[in-house]
Amino acid sequence: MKSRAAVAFAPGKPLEIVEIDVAPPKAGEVLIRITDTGVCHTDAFTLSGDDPEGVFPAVLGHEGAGVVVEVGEGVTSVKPGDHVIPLYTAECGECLFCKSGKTNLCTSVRATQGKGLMPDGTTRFSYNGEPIYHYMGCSTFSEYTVVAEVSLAKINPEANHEHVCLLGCGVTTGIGAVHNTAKVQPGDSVAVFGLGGIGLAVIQGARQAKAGRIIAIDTNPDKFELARQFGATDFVNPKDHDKPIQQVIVEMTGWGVDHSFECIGNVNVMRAALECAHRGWGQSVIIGVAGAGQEISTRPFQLVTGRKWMGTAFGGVKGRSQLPGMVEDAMKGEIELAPFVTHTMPLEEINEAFHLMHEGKSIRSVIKF
Ligand code: NAD
Ligand code: AHE
Ligand code: ZN
Repeated sequence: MKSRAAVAFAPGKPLEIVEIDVAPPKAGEVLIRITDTGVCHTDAFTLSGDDPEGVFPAVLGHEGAGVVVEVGEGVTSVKPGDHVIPLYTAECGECLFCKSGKTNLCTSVRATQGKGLMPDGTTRFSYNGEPIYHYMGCSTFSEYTVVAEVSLAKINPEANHEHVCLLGCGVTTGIGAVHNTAKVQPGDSVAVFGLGGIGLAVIQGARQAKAGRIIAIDTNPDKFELARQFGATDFVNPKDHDKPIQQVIVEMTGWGVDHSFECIGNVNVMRAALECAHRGWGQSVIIGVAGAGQEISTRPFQLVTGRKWMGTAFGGVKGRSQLPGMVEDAMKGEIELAPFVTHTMPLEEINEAFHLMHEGKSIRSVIKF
């Protein structure tokens, strides 16, 4: 079938809106009509060429919601008409990782996913007879996309896709990082570096966890008002200080914070986030994605003296078993999604969504098909 899609033909180039060909779903696969998709910084990261797994040409996008159109042979968990959120972290329930009960990092389709391919090693997308690659197992920047059955969460059909698409990545990642990774407790102090969709979701999660002080840090002060609305109590712009930001946070708190979260993808800030964690027990969660060749560093003394360095993917959330419940929570107002959607636009204007992100003018732009 034909599908309108925004194709990344080459790194560093704007997406091109073209009509691609989408082949039918094979065994264990599902064809979906995407209704809404957010644009996450990770899409911009891959488009920039910094992603070691970036392959081109590709249909990017991984924060979407849609409706099942057709299922391949053997698919039993969804049927045409079901409302779904594609998952970049699959959940097969059978691999070593799923069975461990210790992680959400299912490996069932991860190897082919990282190469831009479906689990059988081929692609369902083409343009002028040439293959187009998939992205993160989702490719939500196409009106029609094919994903593995294990990469789909079935959700309440009454849910507002313009909002719940954000549970496909940003909001789930931030909230999940607080509850599943850091396990923030009532009264704990929290520092959040970077106040985009991810950092604001961390703040929302911290407020749910009844954290005490929530320190919001960003070089763009325009982000502070929304952070305040989500529950931040203190606001720090590193540009207002002539000393390292970790020192500023330690001086504000005495010994540092119980939990810090890096939501930018900057390895220098990752170090600062670790080093502002409390001596003896403070922990720092890396959420941001850093480019090829980038490495983190700190004095080992920081760890010897009790700080813990951690990371999280999709907030530790198991998509098929936990995301439907998060959609219900959003429908009850227990997870706030509307304030994240600062812009909506048709697919034809998707490059403007990237522009707004780079200018620091949006939190989430949602593309409506
Ligand atoms: P975003 O661009 O919307 O927000 C980033 C924020 O960081 C902006 O407000 C920006 O002003 C701020 N910032 C930039 N440099 C700064 C600095 N030196 N000090 C303080 N603030 C600074 O991005 P986003 O969509 O919220 O994504 C954030 C990061 O999280 C990205 O790296 C993305 O790839 C990553 N991410 C990871 C996961 C995961 O599962 N681990 C999931 C989603 C996104
Ligand atoms: N392709 C990158 C890795 C990018 C990365 O870490 N992605 C996060 C999700 S970002 C969502 O916006 C993630 O889930 N990582 C775990 C995984 O399995 O990809 C690289 O560096 O190769
Ligand atoms: Zn994302």
